[in-house]
Amino acid sequence: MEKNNDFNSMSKNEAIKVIIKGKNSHMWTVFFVLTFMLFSMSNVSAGSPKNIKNTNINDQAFTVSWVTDAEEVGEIRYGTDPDNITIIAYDDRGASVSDDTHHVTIGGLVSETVYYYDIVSGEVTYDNGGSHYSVSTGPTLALPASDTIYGKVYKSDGSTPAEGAIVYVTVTDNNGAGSSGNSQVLSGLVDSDGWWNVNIGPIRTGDLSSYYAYSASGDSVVIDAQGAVDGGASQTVDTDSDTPAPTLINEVNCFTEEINENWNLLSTNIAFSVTEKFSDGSSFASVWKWANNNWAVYLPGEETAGEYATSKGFAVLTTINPGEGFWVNCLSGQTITLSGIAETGGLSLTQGWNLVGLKASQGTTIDALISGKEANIISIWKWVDNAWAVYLPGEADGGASYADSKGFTLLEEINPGEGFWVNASTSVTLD
Ligand SMILES: [Ca+2]
Ligand SMILES: [Ca+2]
Repeated sequence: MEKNNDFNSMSKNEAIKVIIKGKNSHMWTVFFVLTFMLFSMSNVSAGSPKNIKNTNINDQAFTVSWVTDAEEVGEIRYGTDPDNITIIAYDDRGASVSDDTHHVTIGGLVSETVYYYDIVSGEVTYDNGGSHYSVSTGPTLALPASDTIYGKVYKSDGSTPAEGAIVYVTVTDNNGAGSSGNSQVLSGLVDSDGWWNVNIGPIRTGDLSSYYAYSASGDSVVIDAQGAVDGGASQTVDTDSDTPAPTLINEVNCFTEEINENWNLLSTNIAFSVTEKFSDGSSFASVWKWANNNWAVYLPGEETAGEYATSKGFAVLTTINPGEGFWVNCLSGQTITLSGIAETGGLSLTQGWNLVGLKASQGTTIDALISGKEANIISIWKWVDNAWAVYLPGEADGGASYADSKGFTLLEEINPGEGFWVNASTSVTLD
């Protein structure tokens, strides 16, 4: 546990220097600053709502769906006055249903009106940081057509009905006729026999202003099943092959990361317990994340858990959440595998330094990641193969000459599983 001992004799700033220093002492000055940076990310419990979606929006109703790590009873409190959110709507399956998927349809609404809502999961109310979630209902349109599509979804064993999985349906233009691009998203639930159905006759354009015109054949239906901890599956079928659509078999979300000896800057889109995944003190020296303006650290080899963190004024690290980046000091090459809910959505950055990772299954170029937000980003840093890669949006060359002068490389892409630092000049969300 030599590497632990290094940390044990260090001050907070020194510890950070060492993390940063790795094999590249050039970074001392840049990252010394990190100790003073603000970073806040709320703690997440097993009942906190993930992958919150507004679907089935028309002139008088909408559905709110979400998933949770644990089974919870969920409900929605809503109203048109954000200071008076009192009306309760229950899960479509009943007020007492406890599950890790949640699908609450709210009806009897007024057209073209903003509705505010909070999510109640178990005993906890989630109000989107005090600003509430919101949906605008659409205009009233002429009587719609009816076109109910359906299919089956099984769990990953291929035979157990994926009861309670949420099925999201989007129609996409594939023949150049009718509406272009994507429709709004509709959703339904898988029943106890594995069946789902969604009436796409009334499906609207993304802006809800009209019905989405599609062809009986030649257009595409994207069917996305989400079964929370049971995983998900998706497929795209022709509009002539959606009654029934081919059966889907959910796959458990699995995330595998190769961890090299020494320092690794990582992330995942699946929440996990650090004390379970990195408990082997003969393989892992320490795990660090930057949250709430402080380091949180876990040392698996400690005789008294949390002793080092407490002695240094650090937080005791227990959980990594989707969207968070983290450092792992590994004593030998390892592979870790995670399974659970793969969280989706944008990355909310606070002003200053953020240690983050993608909540996506696909990689992205830096250009695409910060498109339209370049003015909000001062610098982005990624640690790969024991060296820094950097991107400076404010420089005409993206920081290429700066990187070259320091012995860094120019950062051009971010992949799932990688952690990275973002220095933001304002709060901003990267989609
Ligand atoms: Ca079309
Ligand atoms: Ca059809």
